[in-house]
Amino acid sequence: MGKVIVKKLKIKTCHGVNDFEKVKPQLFEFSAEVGCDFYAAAREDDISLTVSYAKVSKLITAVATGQVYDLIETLACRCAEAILDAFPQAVSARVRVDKPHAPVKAKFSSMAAEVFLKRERVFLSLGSSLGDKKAYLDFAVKRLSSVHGITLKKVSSYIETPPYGGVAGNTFLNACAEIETYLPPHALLCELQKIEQEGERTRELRWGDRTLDIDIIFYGRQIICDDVLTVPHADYANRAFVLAPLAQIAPSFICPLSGKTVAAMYGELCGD
Ligand code: A4P
Ligand code: MG
Repeated sequence: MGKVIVKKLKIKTCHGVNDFEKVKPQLFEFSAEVGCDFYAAAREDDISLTVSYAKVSKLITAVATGQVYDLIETLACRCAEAILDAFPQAVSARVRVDKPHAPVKAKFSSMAAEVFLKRERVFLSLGSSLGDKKAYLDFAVKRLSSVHGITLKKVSSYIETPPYGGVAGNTFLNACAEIETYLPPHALLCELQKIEQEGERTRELRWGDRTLDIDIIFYGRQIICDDVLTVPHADYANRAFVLAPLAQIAPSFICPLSGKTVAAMYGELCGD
């Protein structure tokens, strides 16, 4: 793995929360580190196999001059997204925006914001037990691939499953999907909840029947446990309705908690 680096690209443009900053250009400095495997490019000495720093500079310039933003945080995120959108071979983008003449009455060399976005392999569980269940799953799959920052990779078959947990009463239609995304975990959850909402999801009863439920099972190899998110999903290892479709699309994926493959965990659940 390597990094292609652009350091302190100087652009005079208008950004800031103050009205005068929106019309009077000032100096911004943009730095980017793009994570990519350029070994093959180096072996062949071929620019088409790597991330061109000239193109990265162009992308940053287009973001910096295309629209006026209040925040350097927004600028940093838009630049990182533009880089990852343009270079599918890039695995990460770190972007720092310096504002050396920020209107702050103090002595400083720079005010700055830095973001780090990394593409991750994410597995989702989809379920529906109300209305036209297949139509709700089809809708979820279609909407997932339309979200900026998400690439749909694989979808399992849809399987009918008996209700699990003792609250829902209807038969479910379940599936799993693999996506690639650079959206951070909580931003991804927000997007999934928007899709559930558009899928006429209501939340009267936890674990109750629902038109559409989308849960995050794995987010790369990350382990997350906070007030809103538990990843890997807290109960997925006990759920055949998750492991059966997951074993179709990712049998050799290793759970970062158990260290076991999905296929092995599904086998254990089935008593093999
Ligand atoms: N949350 C925490 N971790 C996660 C995660 N990894 N992915 C939080 C998604 N959400 C996560 O979820 C409640 C809260 O869980 C969210 O606000 C989020 O902050 P929810 O979707 O609002 O409510 P829910 O779906 O009723 O709860 P939960 O815990 O997601 O229920 P489950 O676990 O999805 O169970 N039987 C069959 N056969 N098939 C099913 O699909 N589904 C359920 C629901 C019950 N029985 C089922 C099925
Ligand atoms: Mg849920």
